[in-house]
Amino acid sequence: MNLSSTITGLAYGGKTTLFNLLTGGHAPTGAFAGAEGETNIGVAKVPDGRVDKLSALFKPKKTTFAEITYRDLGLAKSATPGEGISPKKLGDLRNSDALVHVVRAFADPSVPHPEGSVDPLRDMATLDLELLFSDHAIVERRLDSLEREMRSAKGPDREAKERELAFLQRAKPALETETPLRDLEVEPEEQRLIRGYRFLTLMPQLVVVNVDEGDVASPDAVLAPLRAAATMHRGTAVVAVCAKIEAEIAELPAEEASTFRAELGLAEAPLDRVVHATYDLLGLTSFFTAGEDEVRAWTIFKGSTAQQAAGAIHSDLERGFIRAEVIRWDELLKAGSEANARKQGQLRTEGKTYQVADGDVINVLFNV
Ligand SMILES: Nc1nc2c(ncn2[C@@H]2O[C@H](COP(=O)(O)OP(=O)(O)OP(=O)(O)O)[C@@H](O)[C@H]2O)c(=O)[nH]1
Ligand SMILES: [Mg+2]
Repeated sequence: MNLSSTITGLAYGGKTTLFNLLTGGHAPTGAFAGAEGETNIGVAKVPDGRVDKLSALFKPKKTTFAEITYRDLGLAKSATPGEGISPKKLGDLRNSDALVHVVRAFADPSVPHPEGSVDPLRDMATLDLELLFSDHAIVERRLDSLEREMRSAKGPDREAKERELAFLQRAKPALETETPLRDLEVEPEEQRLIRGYRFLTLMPQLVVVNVDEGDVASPDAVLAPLRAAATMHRGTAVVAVCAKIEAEIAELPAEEASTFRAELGLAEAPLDRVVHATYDLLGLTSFFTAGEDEVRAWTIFKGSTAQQAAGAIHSDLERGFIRAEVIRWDELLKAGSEANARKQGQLRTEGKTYQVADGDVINVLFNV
């Protein structure tokens, strides 16, 4: 699965600093780009110690981590609802699996604030309103055209349009009362009908609070009200990062970095924190393939079957799936080699409907 996440938020909140932390990039920060600013695109390798260990065991030619593509959008200076995000950027936003919403909670008078003062709760709501407005405009436009189309629609086409109409008629008042669409019950059939609109408030949202250097050791007081407001809504999670300090840590050699991080009481690097929260939010999990050629991590939805997991590797493997040999990554490490695991009967044989568990190492046997 090729995950793609878009970083958004008001100007000067630390979006590009976070983008650099996640992707190991060096995009210029602090240079307010304005509404037509460049979009940065980069790829984050999903850190996974289990892959490192499997790779040490197999010594493969190639080790491949899961990846998430991040886009970083510069926004207009002040997000006046309906005016703050250009249509091109809205298009970029819509083309994602999840949104990363950076909210500024650092004071630093040397960094201007688009709204004139630091108020993370207000800023979070400002950007959310922007997303609600954008979805609302789509709903209104579609309601107009649907009404016209309904006049001549017949049969199954009419039924589909009626379902869509019913959804949009629920969506409109929800958006008007500042309810993101992910709070609505959307049935699978409705989901299919509205998928093409790429509603922004339907996307899972990870709020990254960019906390002040002074709050980095104990961000809970800053986080609590934001978490309370954000998690009133489904599909929303909140994490804290101090982008400035993390950017400095990122320049240190690995060992010094972890000492420094430990001294500051920072358990996880931002990439780990953001990736873990994203996997939780989207209900994702990992399995591995391991051999002499390649050790590789794959991302699937939790609850996927062995056959669906095979499809993540290649559609041929899903179509021609016969069975899978499965072992947990740590059991494989303990066995010392695949051959040993096989000898000791630790490679389980599983069928199409086996539910893949996080950390399974899978070998798909197939025939096409
Ligand atoms: N003190 C402090 N400064 C920060 C922090 N995070 C970012 N900054 C600074 O704030 C300024 C803006 O950061 P950027 O990462 O460029 O913010 P942005 O959201 O990408 O800004 P635009 O793209 O212009 O909207 C830069 O000078 C950063 O160094 C932080 O946690 N603390
Ligand atoms: Mg930027």
